[in-house]
Amino acid sequence: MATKNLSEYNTEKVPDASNMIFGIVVSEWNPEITGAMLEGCVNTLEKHGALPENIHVKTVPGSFELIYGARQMTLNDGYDAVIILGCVIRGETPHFDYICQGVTAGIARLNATNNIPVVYGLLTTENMQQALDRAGGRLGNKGDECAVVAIKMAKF
Ligand code: DLZ
Repeated sequence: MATKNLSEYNTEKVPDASNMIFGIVVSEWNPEITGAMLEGCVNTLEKHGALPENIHVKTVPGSFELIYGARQMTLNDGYDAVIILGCVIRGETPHFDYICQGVTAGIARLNATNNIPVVYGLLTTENMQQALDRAGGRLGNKGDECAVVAIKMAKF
């Protein structure tokens, strides 16, 4: 597990986002985590100039549906970058591995085949505490990191 603070970055290296349009797809599973990630993501996009009306948020039932949601958004040429936000916590079922592998492969494929970057904001943790640590807790917020990556990739 990374110990880097996800909210720490060099602001001077982040381009101006005032002319950029972002799509965000958020999973409803573990909503206290994905809600905090979304809040961090939107705040950081706006901190770098993105206009609230240029940040479009859609929800999907679970992380596996993030692939479909991101795909639908990338079909819309209007986006400069799409961000997926989800959280999968390892349980007693094999779902964890299947879901994580599926989402990772799906998002990788979108990045390899489309013209719009899709930023991978999927927390994959052993337990709830590790997720809380990365959703505004002691290790920062994965949503902040995704916002910065999205701005940089939109500029790429
Ligand atoms: C089924 C499932 C399980 C067991 N765990 C999670 C999870 O921790 N995080 C998450 O985002 N989604 C989970 N899901 C739901 C799946 O992502 C998906 O929504 C369902 O399998 C239906 O396709």
